[in-house]
Amino acid sequence: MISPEHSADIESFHSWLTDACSRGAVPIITGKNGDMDTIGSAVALSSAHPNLMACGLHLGRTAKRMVESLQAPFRKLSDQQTVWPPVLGGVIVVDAAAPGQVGITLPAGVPVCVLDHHATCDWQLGEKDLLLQWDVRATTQIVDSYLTKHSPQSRSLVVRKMLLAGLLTDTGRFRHADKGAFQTAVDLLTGEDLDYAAFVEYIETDTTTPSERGSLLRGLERAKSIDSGAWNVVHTSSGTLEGRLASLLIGTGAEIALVSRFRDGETRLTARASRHTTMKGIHLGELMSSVAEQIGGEGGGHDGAAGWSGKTDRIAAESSFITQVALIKRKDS
Ligand SMILES: [Mn+2]
Repeated sequence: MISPEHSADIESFHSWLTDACSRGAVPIITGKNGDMDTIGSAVALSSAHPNLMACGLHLGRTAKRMVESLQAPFRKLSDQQTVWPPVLGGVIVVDAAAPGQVGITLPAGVPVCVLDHHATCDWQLGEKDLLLQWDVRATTQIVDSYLTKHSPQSRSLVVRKMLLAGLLTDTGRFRHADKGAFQTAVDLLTGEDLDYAAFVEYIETDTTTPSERGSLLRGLERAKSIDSGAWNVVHTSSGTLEGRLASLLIGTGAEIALVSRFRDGETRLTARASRHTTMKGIHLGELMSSVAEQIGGEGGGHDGAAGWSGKTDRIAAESSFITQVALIKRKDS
């Protein structure tokens, strides 16, 4: 079921992990967006060895609810003063395509291992470091492959729920899934006590506050549809829930949705594209990398979902993205 390259990766990861855990504590650090995939990956992987510890800057909404309701072990870190255990054997980073996506400075002088599934990668790794960058729909798929092979006893109900939740959210409730994603889902559902329908219902329980609903609606009101080269782009700005807003814009039939936000001296771009659009040649992750090359900052992601952040002002960042889109030729059907 698992490819030879992935098998080799799993073995390299196992020996990296075994060495690291024999030397000391190994924090598993999550991406700063705190989405369900990054948190689920970290929490699940931390069950494989007592020296592992899931931690990160932020828990997103779904992840927070899951961690609280399942009482899953996760330590919140501060970006001001991170206190690491005195003896570290290494550091694992899950679901982050670049150091900037972690939001904290990694401890110096220890081996780093990155587990990721983004199309872009800005990590500069040394000899003792390891990168597993798989073309899968969620990082939790990498973690489940590892646990299945080397720590099957860790795949408790809580762990499988964390992994499935990451897969469920990163695939947009399986709308962007592929064969491998469904296979992981079947693997995770195999075993007792996991009622899929009830689980989805729990994940979907909407917790949008009236003020967030207000900002989503204002974001929709401000949205502008433009043509950039061969592509339709609908763009707007919002102070919160940019990903959700971008998905709503795709729901209106936009080919590419772009939501920008400026806060505390930092601009953030969030983009989404329909499957139809990515099949015609748009790769948002690569576009966001080009934006970073053009105006600085950090950008990358997947073909249909990507982001950029940097110090450039909002309008200049938006224009840079829109200009990059115009350069992409539309593939004939
Ligand atoms: Mn992910």
